[in-house]
Amino acid sequence: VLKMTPNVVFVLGGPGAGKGTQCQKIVEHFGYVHLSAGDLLREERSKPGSKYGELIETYIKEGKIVPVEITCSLLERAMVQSGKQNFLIDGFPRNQDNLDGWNKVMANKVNLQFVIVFDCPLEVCTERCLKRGTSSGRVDDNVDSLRKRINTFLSETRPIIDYYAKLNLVRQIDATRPEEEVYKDVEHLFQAGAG
Ligand code: UP5
Ligand code: MG
Repeated sequence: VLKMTPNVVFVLGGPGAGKGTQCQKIVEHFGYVHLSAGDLLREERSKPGSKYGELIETYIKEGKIVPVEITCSLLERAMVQSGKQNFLIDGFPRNQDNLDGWNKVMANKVNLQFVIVFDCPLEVCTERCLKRGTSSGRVDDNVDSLRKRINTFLSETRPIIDYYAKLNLVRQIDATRPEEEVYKDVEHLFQAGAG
């Protein structure tokens, strides 16, 4: 069970926009716990005897979004186990199913501070992931999966960003620039304690 009301920042943006990279820097400077939904799913997939291993593998390769019951319970478990108070939730919620599941189970247990959106042209995103794919070992860092990940981002995740924008929770950051420059804007956000 979560004791005090945790603070949550959602981190969204296209595949390879730099969510994980920037989250690491936020962890170093502001002491948040970084929970990447994708990393949690990959970890669950690799557990021997995992009920969901095959399902997760297929969804990730196809760039489809895993049913929220699985992702949300992994996130909640990681939050509780950390014993910490401030969380960056990276790569979630990315579709209506994710949003509904989160709103039903978690939204009233946390304080959502804001939603960072890393803006990056999809060609740049693709290039970054393909480059990483030469050494990442990720099953989805290839041209075929990337096309699907991008379609999913456009058709399913964009509407979620719009939803949070209407609630005035979106903080948009230009992620095309070098890492350190992007981070300067990120840092300002956290210094301002927006939300
Ligand atoms: N890089 C980073 N910043 C750079 C910069 N400013 N300039 C130049 N290069 C930069 O960065 C990607 C690459 O770019 C790295 O090589 C980095 O060095 C370089 P990274 O920080 O890893 O970007 P990130 O946005 O985290 O990219 P990632 O590939 O992790 O994004 P995705 O959203 O595609 O992947 P995720 O792991 O979140 O999800 C994978 C899959 O899991 C999804 O497609 C889906 O199938 C599944 N999933 C769900 O089903 N549900 C969920 O809730 C979450 C995931
Ligand atoms: Mg990532």
